[in-house]
Amino acid sequence: MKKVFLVLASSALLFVACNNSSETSTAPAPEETAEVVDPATLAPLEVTINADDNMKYDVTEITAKEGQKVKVILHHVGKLPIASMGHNFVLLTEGSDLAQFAIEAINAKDNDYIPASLVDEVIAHTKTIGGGETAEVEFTAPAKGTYEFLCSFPGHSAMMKGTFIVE
Ligand SMILES: [Cu+2]
Repeated sequence: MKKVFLVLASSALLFVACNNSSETSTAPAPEETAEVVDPATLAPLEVTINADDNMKYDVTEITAKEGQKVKVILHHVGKLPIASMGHNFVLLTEGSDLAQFAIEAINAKDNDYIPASLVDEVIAHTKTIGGGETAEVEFTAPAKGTYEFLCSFPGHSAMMKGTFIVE
């Protein structure tokens, strides 16, 4: 009995609280001005991506703030060697053609599968690693927008890609 009363009482309180806030929210919320954050004061974003022997990233969406320092740590949690199952993380500029990048990358084995002709379309990338290895890269989140990342090892980008959102 006591419990029922408590639940009723707290939902009544909630109702009152909601009601109040909707009545008083005609003035702009003070948080709006706090939106302008100096990127330098943002805590760095650290993202760990695990990649396995089945050509998969366990993270396919990353969200950062414009100007935020970002560190991507790529773990190859598989066992296969770099020659047959190499993985990297390559973040492309907005509007870069991911499929085209992957095609050009096939012939860029000696450059971590970063094609020299498209180096301008790379915001950041790790080196290419094999099973059991780790690589990381640090960069500053670019302007607000939606970007794509991929593993540029031949044949991997169809499965190994993701979205990098900057807010
Ligand atoms: Cu890969």
